[in-house]
Amino acid sequence: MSAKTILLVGAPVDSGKRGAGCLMGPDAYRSARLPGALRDLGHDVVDLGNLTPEAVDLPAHPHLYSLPETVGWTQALIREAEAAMTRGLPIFMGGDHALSLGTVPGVAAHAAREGRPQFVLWLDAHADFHTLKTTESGNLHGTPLAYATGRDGFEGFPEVAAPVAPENVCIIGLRSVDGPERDAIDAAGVARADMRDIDEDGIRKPLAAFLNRVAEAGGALHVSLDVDFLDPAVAPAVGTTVPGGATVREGHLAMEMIHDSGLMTSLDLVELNPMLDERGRTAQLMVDLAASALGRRVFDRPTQRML
Ligand code: NNH
Ligand code: MN
Ligand code: MN
Ligand code: MN
Repeated sequence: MSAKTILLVGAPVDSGKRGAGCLMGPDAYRSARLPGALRDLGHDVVDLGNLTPEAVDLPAHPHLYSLPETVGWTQALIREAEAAMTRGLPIFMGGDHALSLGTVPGVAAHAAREGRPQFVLWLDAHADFHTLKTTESGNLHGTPLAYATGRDGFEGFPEVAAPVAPENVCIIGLRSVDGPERDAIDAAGVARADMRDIDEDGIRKPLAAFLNRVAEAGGALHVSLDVDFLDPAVAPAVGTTVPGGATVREGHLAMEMIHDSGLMTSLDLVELNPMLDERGRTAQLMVDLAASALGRRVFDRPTQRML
């Protein structure tokens, strides 16, 4: 196992949807011993504390919830993510999924500077592929993948310096996709596995295919783990639960494969709402999944079987 410098970046973004509570996420991860779990694996862990949003001069929007605050977070996180990438592997402790409006463009700008293609693995019940024009809810946590891939329709947000190629994105865990997202995902060529694919073929197959593509391209890999990727029976602490999600073992297998690939360069932990948790079990599961992604295992595998 290769020891890494891991930077914990607290991103208490709570502006991406109506129900409050994700602002407590970073401290829940600290209380559930994320830093210690990563140190136990031999990593050098630096907790950078919690970020705050930049002040922006934008009027409130009649349909888009908390637009000015979310733009402020996006600006702060793009800067922070790009800077963190020069120091190690950042883990962005959310915060709701609107934080990826900043983290993905930020890490992609770093990859572009290094001349590497950026890949994104999105583990989520939802596609988060709305633009400001197509979102019906007005909740901006439903938009980051569209923004990061450079889709039009993000007035008020900074220009994305290095858009991620849509075919370099893979969404796994889908079971709640809105009409405009469905059409746009397939038109753009985003790779995807819905829960039926996972039921039929297991999670290994689509993930291995994607990781092999990242490896062949020499790409950087950003992983964005939404709590609602997991089944609400095991991960209740999220505002947008959808039944029929990934099991604990599917989650760990995905993380173990990501670790074995050696490809992950940055990680978001998003949508944890400690207000909705039961005795900290969701925070603890997310910490355990992060540990699996960073090398925790029961036994070493004799060979690395990717496909
Ligand atoms: N697609 C819905 C919307 O745009 C739900 C998005 N909610 C999420 N995304 N939790 O991960 O409002
Ligand atoms: Mn780098
Ligand atoms: Mn999401
Ligand atoms: Mn989701």
